[in-house]
Amino acid sequence: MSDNNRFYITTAISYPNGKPHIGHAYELIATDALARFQRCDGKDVYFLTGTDEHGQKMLQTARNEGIPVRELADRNAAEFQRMAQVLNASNDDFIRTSEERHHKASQAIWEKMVATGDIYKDTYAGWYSVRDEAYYQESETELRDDGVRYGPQGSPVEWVEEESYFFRLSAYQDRLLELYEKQPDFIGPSSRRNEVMAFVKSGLKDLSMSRTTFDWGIKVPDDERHVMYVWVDALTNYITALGYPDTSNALWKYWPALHIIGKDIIRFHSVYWPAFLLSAGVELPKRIFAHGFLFNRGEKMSKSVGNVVDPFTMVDHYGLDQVRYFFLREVPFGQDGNYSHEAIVGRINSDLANDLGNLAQRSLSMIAKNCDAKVPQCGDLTDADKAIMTAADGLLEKSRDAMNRQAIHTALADIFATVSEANRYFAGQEPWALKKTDPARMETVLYVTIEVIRQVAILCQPFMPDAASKLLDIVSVSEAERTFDKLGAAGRLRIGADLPKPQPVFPRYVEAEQGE
Ligand code: ME8
Repeated sequence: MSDNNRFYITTAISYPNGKPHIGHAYELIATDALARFQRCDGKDVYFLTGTDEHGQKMLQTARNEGIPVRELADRNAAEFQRMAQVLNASNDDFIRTSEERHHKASQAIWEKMVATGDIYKDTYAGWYSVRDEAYYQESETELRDDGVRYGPQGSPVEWVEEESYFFRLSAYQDRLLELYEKQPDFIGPSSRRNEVMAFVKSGLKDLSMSRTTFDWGIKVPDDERHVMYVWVDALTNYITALGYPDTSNALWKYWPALHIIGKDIIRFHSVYWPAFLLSAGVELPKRIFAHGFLFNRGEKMSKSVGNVVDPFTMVDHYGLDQVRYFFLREVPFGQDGNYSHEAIVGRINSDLANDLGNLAQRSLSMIAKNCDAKVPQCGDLTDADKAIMTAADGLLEKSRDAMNRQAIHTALADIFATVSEANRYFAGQEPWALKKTDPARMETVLYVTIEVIRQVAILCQPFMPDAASKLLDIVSVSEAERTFDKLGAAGRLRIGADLPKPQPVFPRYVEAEQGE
């Protein structure tokens, strides 16, 4: 398989210092949709997610709970793995940074950076945020009226002074700027690219790379008093999973990656990570795309703030594909987004139950009754038939273009615009009236309608895998005919093929009675 047919995609790895929250679920769902899309489109995909288990934040939480940190990591990593299953994520691997393979990879990349001459020992004195696991310049912090100093993301910072290994980040300033200039799509969306470029232009200081005041981390080679700064180890997960440092192993072919992350960690991914890789002589990632933050009716949620919405409860309540669809369609990927009960119910009932679900149910029920439960005959196409077929046939190109830019919401908007158009077509053609006046024409209208549904369902697979699969079952599309190369004329429904009894795919959300 040629190189450009491979597609490696990763989520950030989450801190298992608490249970997964909806922000984690959102990132995994979106990355899963991007991965599934490429698979359906014939790419050789590798998709990685996992947990980031070291560092002071984990240690502090474990102390607060009075349990060993490994127990905290094990317990919550299991919850993140369960979330991946519950969300129907199609990840090929789940990495935990406490694994042996990862210790080896992190020590190997460290040794490469040492060999390049980019790591030296000195003393660090400066501000550190445990919540962000980040060092900040004093100019980035602010002393507030409560007497506490805060970092740029609003988390408290503490003064740290200790012996530390440093990375010569300052030496990479020009090379990084050149990278952003030469490869304008290295960072997306462009607002984030501007932010990163401004940060790098303002001057890079060398980065503290190790800690001596705790030991929950990966040991620095040849100096066991030090553990690596958690971000050095965290970022390396992306290559550990492909077998680094053994670049001759079978998975290494997937590198470089598309990294999907949240906007709060763009600096680590687009400044530190490429600098480490340049130093270690590893090819740079293809692209880093930062999504926005989710707000519950406008309010920020996070574990540290203690305002968490449980993704398991949400999926139980609304249904998995309903939740996946809502977030992917509602929130422009790359921007912040809001969610609320009303907004979720609105999408479920209007887009899924009314538009797509009803169209499938109405057309297929008519076929079951009037066409002997077989794919109807298709006569000469009128302009109206051709218009809706052309719209459906054009969806692959549009959604491929959108998904290649991580514009997930745009792909779904295009697909569902065609669903709306198909509803107008169906209503306008009045097949129920044609039944008496022109049954052959009725069959053509029904054929065209379910052919559009076939294509919509194939394209919906990355976003709503189970629901799309049910839709494909009821239009009798076999497993082998569900890939994108069967879109358009290549996979048209076969006239006369048996259709199963239509089952409703998208139930309406009905509010529970008060007090229930
Ligand atoms: O940052 N809305 O872990 P994490 C959307 N371990 N996304 C959110 C979010 C929200 N409310 N809250 C968090 C870490 N995220 C590091 C990453 S990668 C080598 C190491 C996103 O558990 C966040 O932006 O704090 C990040 O991409 C992911 O969830 C994990 O966050």
